[in-house]
Amino acid sequence: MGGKESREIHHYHEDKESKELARQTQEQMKALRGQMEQQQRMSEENHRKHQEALLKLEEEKAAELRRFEQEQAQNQQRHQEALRRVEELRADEKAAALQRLQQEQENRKRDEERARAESEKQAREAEEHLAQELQRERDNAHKAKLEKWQRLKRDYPIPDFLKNYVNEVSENSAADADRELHVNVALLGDSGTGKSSLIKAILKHFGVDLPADQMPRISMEGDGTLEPSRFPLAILGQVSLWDLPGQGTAKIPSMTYLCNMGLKYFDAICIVTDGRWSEGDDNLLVAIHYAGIRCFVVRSKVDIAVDAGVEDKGWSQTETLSHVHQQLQTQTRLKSHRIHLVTCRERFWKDFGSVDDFCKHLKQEVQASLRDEPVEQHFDLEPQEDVNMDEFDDWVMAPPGPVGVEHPRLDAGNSCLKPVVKRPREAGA
Ligand SMILES: Nc1nc2c(ncn2[C@@H]2O[C@H](COP(=O)(O)OP(=O)(O)OP(=O)(O)O)[C@@H](O)[C@H]2O)c(=O)[nH]1
Ligand SMILES: [Mg+2]
Repeated sequence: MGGKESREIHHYHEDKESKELARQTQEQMKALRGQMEQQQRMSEENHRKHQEALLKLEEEKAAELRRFEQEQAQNQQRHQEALRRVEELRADEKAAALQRLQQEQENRKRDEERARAESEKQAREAEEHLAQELQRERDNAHKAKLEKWQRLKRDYPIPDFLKNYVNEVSENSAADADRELHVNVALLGDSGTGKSSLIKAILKHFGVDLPADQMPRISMEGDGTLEPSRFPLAILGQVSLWDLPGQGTAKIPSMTYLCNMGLKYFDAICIVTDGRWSEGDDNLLVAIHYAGIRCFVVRSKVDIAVDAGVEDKGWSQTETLSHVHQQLQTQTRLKSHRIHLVTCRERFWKDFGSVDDFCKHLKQEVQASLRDEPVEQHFDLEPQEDVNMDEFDDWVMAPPGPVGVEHPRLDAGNSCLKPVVKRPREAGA
């Protein structure tokens, strides 16, 4: 055995060892690879498991979310349902309340209609009753008026000049109420006091323009008005101004004046005095008052009074006019506004005596007469209570007896408030 063989043996052993080592290394490598693959597999397995777990979790989450959403949807649905039910309930309640309200309203309306119908019925009945009462009252009043009228006509014939102008009371009350009324205003007073002149001024005031020959006749030296003359004064309808002849002349004696002039048939009377308040004036005033006729007094010719005041007393115009007014008020006892101081001389009107106020008063009296208003108390003092008005009225207005037979007179003096009570009228008188 040489070195070559030992080297060979040595190589052989080395080779065997290295082969063994390589085999071992390979085995180790293989085992390592197996381990690594194992680990890789395990890691993959873990990863897969993890992924699966994640997926499962995701799915569970998604399922949970779905469930949650489902629940929410259900809840919402339930909520909506509950709301709907509440709404329905409310709507039902509302409908029921509305129905109740409507029912109540209908009931109330029905009750109101019933009450209204009832009250209308009652009002109708009351109206009918009132109308019947009024008609009855009207009929009674008309009956009384007719009787009074017939008695008046029987006892005091209407003077011829007045016949077409007095308000005849007709038998039929409706026709009577419908007819156009006449209003007659008379101007009375002593002869020459200025009645015709005053009428002329009144006509002018109201714009009535007549031809000269149809104007009131102004008297000159005693040739005054002898016949009653009528002057239509269209201020409100059928108004007539009557220019009556003055009393106290031989042709027109005071005693028969009242009756002849048909005093009772006038609606308003104006007594014209030119300063001397005569017994005739006083008689007229009392008679007019007790006949219940509207009346005023005109003091005419105040221009002469003013002149006399200056000349005789040294009074101013105002002093004289005030004195004249006061004097006449004392004499007549009339309320102040029923006395008018006028002059027919137009040139004085800018200072005093214009007929304007009198015309205004006249118009008011005409209106009051057309409205059938009661005649107001004319005097400042009440008449005596123990005076029997009917009797007084009777004798003041009685037709005069034959000449020489005592005619009923008023009390002596100028008092228009103290009529003497008449002795009873003889039968048939
Ligand atoms: N100064 C003055 N004179 C007047 C006034 N009014 C009338 N007169 C005059 O008095 C006179 C009589 O006037 P009338 O109007 O005719 O009197 P009367 O009352 O109608 O007379 P009889 O119809 O006769 O009753 C006439 O001369 C008029 O000029 C007046 O205001 N002043
Ligand atoms: Mg005259």
